[in-house]
Amino acid sequence: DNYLSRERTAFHFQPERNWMNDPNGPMFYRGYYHFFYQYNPDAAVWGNITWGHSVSTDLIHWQPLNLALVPDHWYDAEGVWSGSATVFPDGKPVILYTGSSNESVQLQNMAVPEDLSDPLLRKWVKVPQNPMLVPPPGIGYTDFRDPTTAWLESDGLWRISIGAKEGTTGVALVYKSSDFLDWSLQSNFLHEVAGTGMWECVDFYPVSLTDKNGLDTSKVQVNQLMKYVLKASLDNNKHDYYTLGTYSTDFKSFIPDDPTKDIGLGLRYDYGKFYASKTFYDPVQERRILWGWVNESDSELDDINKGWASVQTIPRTLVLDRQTGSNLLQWPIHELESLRGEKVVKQDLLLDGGAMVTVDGASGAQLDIEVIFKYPDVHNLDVLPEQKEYECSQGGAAQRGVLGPFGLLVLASDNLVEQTAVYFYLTCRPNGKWVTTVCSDQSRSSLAKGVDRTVYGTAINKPLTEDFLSLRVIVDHSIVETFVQQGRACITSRVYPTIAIDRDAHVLLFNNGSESITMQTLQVWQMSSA
Ligand code: DQQ
Repeated sequence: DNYLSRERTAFHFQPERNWMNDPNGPMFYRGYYHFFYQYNPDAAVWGNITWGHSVSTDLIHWQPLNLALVPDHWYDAEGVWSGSATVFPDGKPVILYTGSSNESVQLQNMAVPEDLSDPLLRKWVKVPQNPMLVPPPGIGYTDFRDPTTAWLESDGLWRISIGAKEGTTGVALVYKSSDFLDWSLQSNFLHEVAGTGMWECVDFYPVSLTDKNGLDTSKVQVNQLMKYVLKASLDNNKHDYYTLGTYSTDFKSFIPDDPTKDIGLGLRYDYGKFYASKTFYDPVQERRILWGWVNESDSELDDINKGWASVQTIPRTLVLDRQTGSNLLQWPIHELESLRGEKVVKQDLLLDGGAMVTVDGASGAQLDIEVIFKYPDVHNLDVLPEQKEYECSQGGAAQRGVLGPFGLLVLASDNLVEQTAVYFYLTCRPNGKWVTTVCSDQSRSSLAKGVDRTVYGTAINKPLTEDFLSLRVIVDHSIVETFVQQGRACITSRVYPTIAIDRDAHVLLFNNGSESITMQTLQVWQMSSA
């Protein structure tokens, strides 16, 4: 048994061995969810990239299949890189992907199923027209990749977007086609943002303004009751940024609602370890689902020793936050709850300043936790509010403030030398405005050497009418996924406890602030393995 095998997850998607990165071509076909991923079949480090392939009927239990696409043509000899699936109105799926050619040129290619009667779509055929697209004038040979799912507009033409850069400006190119074979470049970009560098894994899709359903990628301007989401993965800083806006079918361009929150400036899907994500529309449950790649935060040597690297997030449903209108809400797909077992509940607990309360019966490394705190009465404090700008990296959970840090410790050892804190900290800016910050603190997650100890986090948008602060924290051995305020912000951490493992990993409630905090409800479920 491998020393590091305890770090394998029990209900997150990961191949049995070797390296994985971006999610590719997720789709639903004839009763199965299909999931492809960037995969090195030969080693636990990036290289020799192919498309791994698995299928599932519930997005939680996966059946691995043979590799779907491997480098076997000159146009993808150096790797079958990221891409997307499009399901035509008649139900036929196609894949568009980037090939890194024998000369390291990035080219767009197409593959189709060999046998449409096979619901597992085990064999894919590369079309003779490949490569379908070469880098256009002005775009570097290695700056042209990751085609999106195509969308159909009312003019009867399919459109795709491809990420690129021009100088240091990140851009999303658009190509159109009537037959999916002959593509022509649109003269203007879908969108661009100066200084953001190469845009990888662009995603572009509508979200409803009026209901909870997801929208098909091709639901372009069927009515006005939608917004658009544009996402780019920034090669510069390895973060996934999204921005909400409108799509002008006249100008064929995306217009952000708030230019100060454009790609690279504003919202991220996740404030922890999360990259190269991709959504798809699930026609069965009418929802849009987001997958994200979660890399390791230990060393490459650790990965080689343990024989694998990376997991995928629990798939998340995505909807517009109608409370704020200015961000998305992400939530683990409801199917995850089928793994919930034994449950511990605690209600109405006053956490005095300095409190540290072990949650009895809640130990374990496979947990789903939901906790709701009462939003403290900030205007009736016994002491003056702290006036400062706070960033999670300033001291982490060990700080002592007025209102916080308070929250949860997970994967905590008996003596607390190992612990991962997920917490809130409320501070008041000199202008009198209260700011609620949420953080995930890895600084004491592991006694091991050479692991990342960053404290991740973000300020959250909390409308005044909301009188609670909530966390859902999913713990699965080496991953801690946090959803704040019903999914308004997310933070994913990779952690490598050495003694806080299995039944020796505990859950605690803590309050390091001087003011008391009311914990309203805590629910902790043990999670079975998938
Ligand atoms: N990973 C792929 C590229 C993509 C990058 C190569 C993002 O297609 O741009 O493995 O992580």
